[in-house]
Amino acid sequence: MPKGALLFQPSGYPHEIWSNHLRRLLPDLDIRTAEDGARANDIAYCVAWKPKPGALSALKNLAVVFSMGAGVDSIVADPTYPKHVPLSRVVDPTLSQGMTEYVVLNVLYWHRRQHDLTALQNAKKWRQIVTPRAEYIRVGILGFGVLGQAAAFALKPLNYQLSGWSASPKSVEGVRTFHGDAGLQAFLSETDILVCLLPLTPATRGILNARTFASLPTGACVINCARGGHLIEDDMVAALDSNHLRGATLDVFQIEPLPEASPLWTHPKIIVTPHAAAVTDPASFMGHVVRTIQRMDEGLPPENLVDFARGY
Ligand code: NDP
Ligand code: OXD
Repeated sequence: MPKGALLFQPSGYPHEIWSNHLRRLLPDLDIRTAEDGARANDIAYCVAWKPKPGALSALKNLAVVFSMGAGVDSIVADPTYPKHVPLSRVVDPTLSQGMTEYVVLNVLYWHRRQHDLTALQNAKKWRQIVTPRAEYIRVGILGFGVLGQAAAFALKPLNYQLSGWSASPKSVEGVRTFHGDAGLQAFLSETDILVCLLPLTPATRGILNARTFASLPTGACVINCARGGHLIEDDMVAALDSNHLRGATLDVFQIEPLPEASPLWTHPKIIVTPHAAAVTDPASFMGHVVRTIQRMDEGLPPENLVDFARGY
């Protein structure tokens, strides 16, 4: 039996699609929304996406918070988050699949110079661009966790030279691994296409900056599908305008939705997508929520827990 009610706390998300899956899986569960019970003391479970600061600390009998995203930066950044309440994030094969598709698409896009080919088509110019085979292209993944490793696994059969950078040491067959601040320069200096899949924490905020770009070889491309807070936008524009970087794909931004006035929308070397690299699948996510509630009923801890000391 669930220990109490479940509150949906997603800001900017229609919750019906999500709650309908939950109702089907656990018909007895009392499901509330922010409008009809945010402060109730009988709320034991909360499903959250970018909750307003203070919203979770107001729930005095919470047993667990489920982040609707793999990234928990907006929740962890709330200084009032009640840290004794476990925070469970999304680790889901459907999310990994979505991110893998996005990374493979964009690695191939920049490697095969599709940006330049499209420009040639628009100008009605017939000109072959011959690109090196994948075995000569070095793809470096900043953030070599669940999503970074899934992307590497999919890129491997295409023969790219792969490397990954993480906080702790890793050993993954067919991938050169680097870790910590000491490993960053060597990692960057051997990366032609940089993919950012880091969590946003105080240590990684602003990591895509002028210094990082200068450490990449001339002509490198950058794909940021992690968080907008990783990127210093002006530094990227400067590195593209000076031709040090060849191109960039950006899925995430400091301000979302990206304001109409942002120069990123129209920059000739930037591809913009609307935080759509990988979207949590409602049915799969709710399966995880229900399994966790059942686990907790049996006295077992929730899975995929965030470590508040690390911030991810
Ligand atoms: P994981 O926690 O599984 O992986 C994070 C990786 O980053 C780990 O390898 C970790 O190292 C590394 N890392 C963290 N901090 C540092 C640091 N200071 N220095 C070096 N390495 C560091 O996260 P996921 O792979 O599941 O997700 C990554 C991010 O992707 C999410 O946080 C989210 O922001 C973003 N995301 C974006 C989506 C989109 O649609 N655009 C969709 C889903 C997620 P270690 O392994 O040693 O801990
Ligand atoms: C996530 C996201 O973190 O959608 O899952 O960005």
